Amino acid sequence: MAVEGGMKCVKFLVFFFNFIFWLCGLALIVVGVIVQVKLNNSIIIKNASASGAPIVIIIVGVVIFFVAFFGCCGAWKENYCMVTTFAILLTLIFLVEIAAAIAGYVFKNKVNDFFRQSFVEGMAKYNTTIEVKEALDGLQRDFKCCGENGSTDWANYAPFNKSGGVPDSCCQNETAGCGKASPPLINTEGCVEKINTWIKNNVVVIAGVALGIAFLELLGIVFACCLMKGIRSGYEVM
Ligand SMILES: *[C@@H]1O[C@H](CO)[C@@H](O)[C@H](O)[C@H]1NC(C)=O
Ligand SMILES: CC(=O)N[C@H]1CO[C@H](CO)[C@@H](O)[C@@H]1O
Repeated sequence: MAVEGGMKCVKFLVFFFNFIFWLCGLALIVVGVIVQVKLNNSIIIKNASASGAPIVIIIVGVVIFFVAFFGCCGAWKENYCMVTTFAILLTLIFLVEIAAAIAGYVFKNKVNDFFRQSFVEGMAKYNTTIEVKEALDGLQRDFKCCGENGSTDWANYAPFNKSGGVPDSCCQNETAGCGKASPPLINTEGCVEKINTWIKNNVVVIAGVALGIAFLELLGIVFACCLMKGIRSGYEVM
């Protein structure tokens, strides 16, 4: 009943890689849950969408965990049903990714607009929603930028329309209240353009990683199909 020769190799590869992916899925779930719990403990969640990032990590982890489980167990037990389920799930994920990549490419200008719009909406909520504040502060800090098109944009939004100054996260050296210092030592470049440029410059890396993942998935699908054939003929011989 056991699959033979080259099939053993395919079986082992499918088992081994899925075992690693299964562990990765588990790790993502654990990391997501830890981040989520930490967020819940450290700040007051006023808005459910705030904890978006950990939720996304958990969901991705759960999907990887389940798909890899079918691949891993199916290969180990030489279970036709499980390997088929694995192949179908992987094919679905592959198709969704291709669709997302095409949509992202076709609508790339819309994606830019959407980002700009979200950023501006975020600036308007800066003073009222702590999670939005932290997200914008994080972007301004990481990309050394300030405001939508430049640091002067903040003058339109609360509380800076009354108090003047800019968020501390605009400062070159961030300290409490540094955004209101004069003369302010701040990054003046706008975030939207700067982040779009960063994405453009890194699009090759992003596309490379995406292609690598797509290739692995394709390999997984092909191997799973081989394994399905092997298992089936194994049964027939028996
Ligand atoms: C920033 O620039 C964009 C396009 O370059 C423009 O549509 C938008 O109104 C500008 N925003 C501000 C606050 O000046
Ligand atoms: C949630 C929040 O940060 N609210 C602040 C908005 O701005 C005023 C000052 O203009 C602060 O007093 C609030 O605490």
